[in-house]
Amino acid sequence: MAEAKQKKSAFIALVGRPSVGKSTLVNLLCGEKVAIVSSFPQTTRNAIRGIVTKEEGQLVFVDTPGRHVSEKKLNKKLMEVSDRALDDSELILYVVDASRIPGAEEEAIALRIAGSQKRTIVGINKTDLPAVDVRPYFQFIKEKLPEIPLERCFKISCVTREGIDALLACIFEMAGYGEAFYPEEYYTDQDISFRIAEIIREKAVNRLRQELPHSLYVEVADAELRESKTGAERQTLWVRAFIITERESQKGMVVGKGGEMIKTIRQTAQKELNRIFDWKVELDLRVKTGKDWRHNDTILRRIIDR
Ligand SMILES: Nc1nc2c(ncn2[C@@H]2O[C@H](COP(=O)(O)OP(=O)(O)OP(=O)(O)O)[C@@H](O)[C@H]2O)c(=O)[nH]1
Ligand SMILES: [Mg+2]
Repeated sequence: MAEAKQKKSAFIALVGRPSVGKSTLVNLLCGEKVAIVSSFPQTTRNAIRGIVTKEEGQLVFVDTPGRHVSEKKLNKKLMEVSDRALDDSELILYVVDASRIPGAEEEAIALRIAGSQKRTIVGINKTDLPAVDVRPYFQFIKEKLPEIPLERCFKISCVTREGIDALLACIFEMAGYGEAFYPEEYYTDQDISFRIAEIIREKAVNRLRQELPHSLYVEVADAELRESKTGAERQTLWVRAFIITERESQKGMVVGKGGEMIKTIRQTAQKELNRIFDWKVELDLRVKTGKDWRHNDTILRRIIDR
């Protein structure tokens, strides 16, 4: 009898500046929406696992907050999340944005992973954008991370899928042999309340301006599974959630004129939740203030360390 082929298994931490496309890439690799995406920097606030199981084995991608230099309490907390993922994963996927030039922040990241070059793969993302020039990044890698060979630097696009298959093949190649961590049908291990809160946050962040995206978080306060009245339809998951703003004056902007803004956030979130879950999701969405929550250690621990 032929011996069963050994399977690959690895955790891969994504690292990069804010908005380079880490979460978009994890979603593309997993073939499902695992992590929320927006054009605002530092959208991701947690280590979010996205799982890819194929014939070759299983890869667990760990999405992380974008690395940014700032002494603010929230940012320091986000950097801890990124640091932990880098330390705890076998491989590192370093994502850069080809449409921006590498600067001081990029150098700080290169310095952070300089000791891990042997286990790092580079994705030079957004190559679909007009007039992008990838040469500065190849030069940057050559200078700052010289132990990463060219063959491990991939020009990629999450829009056209350029380079994605080659990147994935390289990661499988570098991964060690081992048992799968999750059943093969899993594409994430997030709990339901967290996923619901994140999707609401995404819908809010993508509609709000200025400081607001950074000033809010979402909490699921209550959830209840209800049988459908006829028994014929799917069960309803009733959820009460709060969008929590930092200041009282921000509540009005989240609610919007005549309640239009919160209604749109609720409807778009509900639509996506209905697609993701087997239940019919019914959202009761409200707004409240958690004064200066970004400076409150207890709240930061609750929403970021989880
Ligand atoms: N044109 C183009 N846009 C992209 C690509 N990948 C991501 N984006 C866009 O870039 C923006 C940021 O994407 P995210 O995936 O949220 O970036 P991130 O690195 O996870 O950001 P943080 O969580 O803030 O660190 C979004 O508007 C995406 O739609 C790409 O390959 N091409
Ligand atoms: Mg992200």
